[in-house]
Amino acid sequence: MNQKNEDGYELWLRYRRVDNPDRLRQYRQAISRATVLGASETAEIIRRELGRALPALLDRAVPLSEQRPTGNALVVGTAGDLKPLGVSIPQVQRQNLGEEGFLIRSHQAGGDTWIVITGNAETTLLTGAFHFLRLLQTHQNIDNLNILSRPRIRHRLLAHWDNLDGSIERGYAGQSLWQWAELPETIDPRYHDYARACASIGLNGACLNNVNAQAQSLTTAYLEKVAALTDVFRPYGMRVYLSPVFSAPMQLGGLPTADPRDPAVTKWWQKKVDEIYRLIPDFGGFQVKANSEGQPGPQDYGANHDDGANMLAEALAPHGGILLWRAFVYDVSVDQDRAKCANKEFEPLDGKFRPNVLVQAKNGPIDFQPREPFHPLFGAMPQTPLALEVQITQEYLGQSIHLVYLADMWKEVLDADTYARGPGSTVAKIVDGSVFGHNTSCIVGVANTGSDRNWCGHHFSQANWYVFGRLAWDHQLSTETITEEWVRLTWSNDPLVLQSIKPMLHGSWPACIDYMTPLGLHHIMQEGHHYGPDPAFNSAPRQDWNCVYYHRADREGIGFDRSSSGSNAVGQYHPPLREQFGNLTTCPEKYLLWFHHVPWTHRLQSGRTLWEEMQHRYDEGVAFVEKMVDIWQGLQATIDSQRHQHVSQRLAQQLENARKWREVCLNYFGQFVSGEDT
Ligand code: BDP
Repeated sequence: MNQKNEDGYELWLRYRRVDNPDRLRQYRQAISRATVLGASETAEIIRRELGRALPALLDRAVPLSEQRPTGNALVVGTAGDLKPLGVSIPQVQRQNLGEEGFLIRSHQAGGDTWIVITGNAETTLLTGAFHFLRLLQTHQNIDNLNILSRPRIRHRLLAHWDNLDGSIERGYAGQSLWQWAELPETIDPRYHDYARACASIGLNGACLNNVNAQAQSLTTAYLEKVAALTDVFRPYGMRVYLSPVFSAPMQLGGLPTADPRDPAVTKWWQKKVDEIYRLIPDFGGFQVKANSEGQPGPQDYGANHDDGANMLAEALAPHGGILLWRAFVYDVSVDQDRAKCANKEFEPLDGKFRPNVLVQAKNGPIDFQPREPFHPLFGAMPQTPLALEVQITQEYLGQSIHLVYLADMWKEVLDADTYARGPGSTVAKIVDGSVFGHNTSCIVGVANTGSDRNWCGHHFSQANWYVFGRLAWDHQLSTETITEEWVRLTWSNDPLVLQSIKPMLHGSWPACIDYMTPLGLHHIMQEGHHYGPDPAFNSAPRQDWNCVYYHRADREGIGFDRSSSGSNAVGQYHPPLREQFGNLTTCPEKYLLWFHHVPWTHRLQSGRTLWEEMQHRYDEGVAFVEKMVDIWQGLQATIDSQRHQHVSQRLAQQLENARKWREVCLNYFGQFVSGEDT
């Protein structure tokens, strides 16, 4: 059967008639009408969402009101609003819900059954309503519901690397969504759709501008534009953050310095922050890139990261704002091994930051590579809350051309045990604050959204936005659960579609590692755009921007010796990891060339030599892309042709690229390998 064409704009919020007859019957019986209590903008948004979703899913009219319903019904309201209707939420449960949790519960109202969605604030009702709709969209049983869900991480942000001229640094889905020239007067309806999509997966914040920031974003004219966007986002529970440039007091304030210890500088920031909060009373805070890749920062004045961070944090604190200070720094004078720089700079500062500062580290110690071991800063600063930054936009993973699903990558990082306080001190538990007892927490995903009609360039890149939100809400969800949801929501509940797409998704990241950078290789992509392979590259202005710096291939072998006899980056991990990573025979093979310079003749677990294994991995990576092409072909009759063709074209390009990676890398590395080595 040919499906109606779709352009992907609806994302996972596609409301189609439930095509499972038993479920449809159940849903129709359970929801004869719906009541949304409350008069706020958020209540109005919930009404709109239910008004759009329920008739479409149930394929019949579902009357909506603000009154006590008769018959089986869906009832949405805060605990306070529900009371007059005879629904009481026990105090302990209300406490358990916290500020952001929601409860979905079946409730006997005389002879009728209501499904009640409640929480302590109206924006949580919206999250709950989206959760409930997801149950219907994915054909779940809704008898005897009792779901209490609350986020494990407090601040769940998308970071947009959007420039004020509409371009996006590392954006692969068109221009920025923010129409700065038209704001604040003109509100693009897409802003609502953006906030709605974020709210549906539990995100609660967006940093609007690039970390490589321009001072102009802090001018009054721009702040008014930001305020207009915030007004749109607020009822969806989304707060707004900005990336300020550290030199703003000079550029905007005309001061001779941006030294954080200078009282005039401190005062300038205080006044600026006060101005921001006058315009945006619920402003989230700042995300700062300082003394990194040419960005100005406190070290320009002989001050340090804590001086800079604390000065800004003090300005934000009275208003309840947070300060995200990025640890993405790699000054060569700090260490010759780039992987070690962040820890060397930040560990000594532990305990020196104000309470509203979070130090933000990328998932790995280098830079969003296809695979990295977790960043050793997690577990190294017990007195400082650490925010985790991952990259949703696939800068180094085929951008919006390659189908690469990042759920398992992020899960691997979140589940990685740092051993900081003994076994079980996972990155996730450090980030959510539970290991060291911090009461603030944050996760940041560099956004992959843009002005393309399908938001993310590739229909499958939408999955990465989706899974980021779901894991940010609950890092203990299994990726299989989230994958299943996304496929059902975005494509179909048809078992053939599910059985076909799920293995494509879960196999895509390991395949990408294999055809790009197997066995712990990293940073061997083309300079500048970071798209194709270029392992021979050796002419960058800095050693650590060269590919040869990272793979170190020679006649003996390949890989970066970070063991105790090399750069000793392994020493930044807690025992037993430092011993495990540091020893060639116990180092997990996925990190082998990350931590060791390994002879070509070294035998791996497979029995193959290193060189044979490399060839094997590149072949496997390519073979998986061939398999994805076939699987996708098999779905031609089941998926609408517009989306099917779009994905087919991208898969064909991905296959060509994967073959190119294999050819270039094996040709290049092969020249170091002599006949006897193989
Ligand atoms: C690198 C990107 C660069 C970013 C930088 C960062 O290539 O565009 O500015 O990360 O995170 O991966 O600051």
